[in-house]
Amino acid sequence: MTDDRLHRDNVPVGIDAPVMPTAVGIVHLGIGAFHRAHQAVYTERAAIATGDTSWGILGVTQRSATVRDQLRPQGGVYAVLTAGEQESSVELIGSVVDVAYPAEETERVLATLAAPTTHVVTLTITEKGYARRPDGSLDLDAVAGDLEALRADARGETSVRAAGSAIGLLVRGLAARAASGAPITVLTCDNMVDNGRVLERLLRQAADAGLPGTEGDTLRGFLDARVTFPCSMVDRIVPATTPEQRDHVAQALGVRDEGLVVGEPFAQWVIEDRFAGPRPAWEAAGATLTKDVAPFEQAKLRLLNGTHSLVAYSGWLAGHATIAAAVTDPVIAQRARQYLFEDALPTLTAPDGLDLHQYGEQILARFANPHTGHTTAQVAMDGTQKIPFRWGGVLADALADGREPAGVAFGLAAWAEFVRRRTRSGEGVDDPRAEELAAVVTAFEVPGGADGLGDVEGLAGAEEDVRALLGLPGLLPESTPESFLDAVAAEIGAVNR
Ligand code: NAI
Ligand code: CS2
Repeated sequence: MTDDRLHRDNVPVGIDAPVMPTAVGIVHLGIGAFHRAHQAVYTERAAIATGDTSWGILGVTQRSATVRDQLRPQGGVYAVLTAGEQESSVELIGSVVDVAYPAEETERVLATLAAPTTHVVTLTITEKGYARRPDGSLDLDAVAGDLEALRADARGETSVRAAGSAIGLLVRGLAARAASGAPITVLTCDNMVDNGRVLERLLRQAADAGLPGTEGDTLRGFLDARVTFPCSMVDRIVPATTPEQRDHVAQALGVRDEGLVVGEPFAQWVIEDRFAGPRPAWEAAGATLTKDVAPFEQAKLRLLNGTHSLVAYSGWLAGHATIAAAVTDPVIAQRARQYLFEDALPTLTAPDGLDLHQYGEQILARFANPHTGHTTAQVAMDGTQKIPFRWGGVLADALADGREPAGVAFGLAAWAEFVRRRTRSGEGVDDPRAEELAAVVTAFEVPGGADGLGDVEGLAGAEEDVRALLGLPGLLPESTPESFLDAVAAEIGAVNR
């Protein structure tokens, strides 16, 4: 440990020391920015409020070892910068004990998932982390290596194979735990409709494909009797940390924190109260336990996330780097309000005591906070994974109600033009289906463009591209009529203003 690096044993004067967990009670898959600014914060604050320090977190990151290399030298400690419109504050979090990178430490993760002291698994692996096909089923090709490893584990092979996917890691960990029968709760915190049921279906598909015969009976019996998959709604705007933010906080703290994360002041966590065994007292930190998460989840995914995506795509096209700049652009603000209050809000049943109009205005005010630095490009990522959960339900319900939602049409036109422009420029899009998207766009390439893909700004072929992109399997509801696609195509000029 060096004196200028944040560490459990090197906490700056004048700031509350972080919690020192006495055991690992939680394994978190997908320790990225959001987990560190949300669930880990709730866990820290619950430990402070109750004195129960048995809820240490073993974070797991599968795509790269970066977060492990940021936190391990700091003893797992990091800071959260809360960036509000009027004020900001810094809080040290000690609930993360360590971070494991399965490419090098699968055996350790499997052992921790099987340990009787572990009672909860949480996940923030992004929508694409669930390895779903467009029809929502598990992409067995994507997890084939892990299913083979599951069979190898069942045969008692001593050399533990590295896990390649989150679903693979989880099904192997639960199979290892099945023998003891120790109950465990698997709590997804990703932005998906009915997220707990989605995860349970995928996990059971992996178990059935991996161990179809009697050798899978113990695992299936364990899943039936001792494992629950509650749903949850999570909310806090947490953008990717920038080097400037790290430098700013290093100057304020007097020590460097490579694991810094930044969030807005608002945070909410609504959890289905369906736990197989012990859990942290997250309600002591402000979480809500309820029997039915659906109304909260629908309101948040449709009003916040659906508006976020519309602002991100139309903002990026208009040259706005941040969500805050985009949502204060009068044209975008007007279309965001159209989507939020005219398209989405009428499809919702308000959760107890929530004024949906006030909630909507609060969302727009949160987006306008310039201090988080949330970029349009970040929110624009993974559109094929987000659009079905954010606009799909609004579109289906509006159509069933005899309405063609103009805000959704505008958002879809902006997404399609975003894909088209990014593909034609050669920059491409951050999306697990990027190849499919590129194949569609270049299928209508316009000769004579500088890069051979047709001119980036040109609108020749735009309408064909939009219809082809929207026709991709699993993107829009089956019930979507041609007349709505015409409405989307009619917005091409508006998104290219
Ligand atoms: P991040 O990029 O900082 O972290 C993503 C994590 O997911 C990383 O640990 C990465 O290794 C893992 N991951 C990504 N793709 C994966 C794959 N294919 N298989 C297995 N693991 C994979 O992102 P961040 O900000 O932590 O957000 C993660 C998720 O949390 C979001 O996708 C969303 O579902 C949820 N969330 C995020 C919020 C935010 O404002 N950032 C707010 C509310 C929910
Ligand atoms: C955003 C979400 O990146 C995105 O897609 O819409 O991460 C959003 O910031 C959170 O859901 C807010 O709770």
